[in-house]
Amino acid sequence: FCSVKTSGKPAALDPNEPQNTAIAIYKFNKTTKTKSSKNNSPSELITLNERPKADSIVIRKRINRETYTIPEQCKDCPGENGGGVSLTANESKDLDAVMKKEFFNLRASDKISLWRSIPDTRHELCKIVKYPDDLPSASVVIVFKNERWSPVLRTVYSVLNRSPKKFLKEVILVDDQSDIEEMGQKLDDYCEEHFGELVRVLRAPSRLGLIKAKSYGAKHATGDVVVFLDAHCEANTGWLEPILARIKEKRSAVLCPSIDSISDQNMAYGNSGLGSVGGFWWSLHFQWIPIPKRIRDTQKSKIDPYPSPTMAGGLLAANREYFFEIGGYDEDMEVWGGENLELSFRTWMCGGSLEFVPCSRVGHIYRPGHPYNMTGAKGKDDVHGRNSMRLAEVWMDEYKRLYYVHRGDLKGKDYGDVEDRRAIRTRLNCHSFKWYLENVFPEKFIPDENVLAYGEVKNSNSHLCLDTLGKDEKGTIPLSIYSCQSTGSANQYLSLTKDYQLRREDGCAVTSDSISIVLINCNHSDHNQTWTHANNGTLVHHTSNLCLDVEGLSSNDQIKLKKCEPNKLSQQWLFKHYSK
Ligand code: LR7
Ligand code: MN
Repeated sequence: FCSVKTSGKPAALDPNEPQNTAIAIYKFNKTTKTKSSKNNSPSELITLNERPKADSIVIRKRINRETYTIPEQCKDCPGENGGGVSLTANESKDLDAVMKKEFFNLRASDKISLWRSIPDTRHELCKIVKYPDDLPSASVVIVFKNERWSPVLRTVYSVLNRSPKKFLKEVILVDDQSDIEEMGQKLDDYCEEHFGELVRVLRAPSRLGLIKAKSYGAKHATGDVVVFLDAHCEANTGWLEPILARIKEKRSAVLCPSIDSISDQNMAYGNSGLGSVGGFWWSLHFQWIPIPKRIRDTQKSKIDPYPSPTMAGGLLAANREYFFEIGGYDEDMEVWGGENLELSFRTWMCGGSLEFVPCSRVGHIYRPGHPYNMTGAKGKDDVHGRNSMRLAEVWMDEYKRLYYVHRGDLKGKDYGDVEDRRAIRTRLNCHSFKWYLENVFPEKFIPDENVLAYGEVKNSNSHLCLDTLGKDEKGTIPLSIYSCQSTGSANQYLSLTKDYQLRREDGCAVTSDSISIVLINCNHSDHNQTWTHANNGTLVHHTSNLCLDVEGLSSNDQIKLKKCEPNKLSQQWLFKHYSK
């Protein structure tokens, strides 16, 4: 059972074994097919007394919820208990090429049992919760495009092995036209043989992209609850019950398990703790943020489900009928991206809630790239851009302007027809995006509301503007200068807040050496982050009492602090907009 070789022969039929739970599947192996075979159909059902030579048939138990048995764990196999796997020199040969193609260590994954053990990462309190016996049933939908055998099968086994049988209706695999040979007929055969009616493999009629593929799977689901997982996950002990229990309690709750990490380098399973909710960047990318105190305060116990403004998108559960009532997914979104924020905003705005469930834990391999092409028929090379445009146009009201600060290039571009999506808003009488920001995500910084000044910050004596030079605002980044972009650029968009921070979206200007300026995570109580914009145009850093100065600098240089001198033009700055 330890072997990751997945084509192992099932046990041969024992003539003494009671036959009532077994069926015979006539299974011709292509290479051993004899001339006398009239029919080479791989799975023609025959009766036992007609059966041919033992090695050309497969006899197996009829597998369903009652008869599926969890394979025995391998104690000394690599990767057990969620451990990372090291490769031998030989196994590491050309590993770079594998990593470039798959964006995770497939060689390591292939060494690990398909049903390996992982550490139970739940909080201790989760382990003693008693859930009702009459929970709704779940259909788990897993879509895949060019995913590989071992992570996909490990996802399936983790679900089958760690879900209470009576609550797991089925697993639905949706193959989004993968180009991987082994995920074809071999997968059908394996699933039929090992999982029977518990696992269905559906083949997408055309390349659907993950959003439509999820929709396609969900439309075939029959359980009360639909659960989506990416095809490179490992569901952990007790992952399903807390989700089903919460949906039983609240039909309109859309739920996400806590996402543990599986290393793309060595497949080590890591506990991600209990600390995050989902946010978003105005560029409409997903972002993790620490749980705001306001939200912690809503929890009676730290293992209670808690609200989150957004979700990452891959791992979620909802009452199946409710999911479609509030509009399923936008089927004109292509390939990848945007559907996660769309579903998040929509759920909240239309009367549901989005919640993270601390006691439900599922690991996910974070990959630095995608093993499939990201080209859409309409969104071409920028499917995320077009998908996000659709969501901004439907759900964000006037706040869509902040998306277009980032994506000025998309203004006026075609984003397809959104009337059906707008009709959902009308039908469900959904709240405004302003309501969402005020009530669901009051922490979200709105760069042009309730601030003293905003927009590009131009030096009076040059064509230079403060600029982040396109650096991702995660962590600490330098604040620099660059020639002003008259068309507007998110890199040059800063705000002077009412508590005197010079800030971008999440980063505030500070200095650590009284010379150079960096943006670090904004913190209202950090005096190092306080600035004054004096009447003479200077931007004065409070704690150092020095001024931003472009003297001697050119485009791409980091901006510097110098001794303040009134009337020195290189120290005079003008924001594009000043609030009245
Ligand atoms: O065309 C495609 N067809 C597919 O079936 C493209 C992808 N897919 C499958 C793919 O094989 C995989 O099983 O869709 C699934 C998700 O694709 P990934 O794993 O390449 O996506 P991701 O993990 O990089 O992206 C996250 O954001 C996406 C935005 O559209 C989706 O919502 C993903 O489900 C989502 N994954 C997670 O949220 C996992 C948690 C990690 C985080 C953050
Ligand atoms: Mn993924």
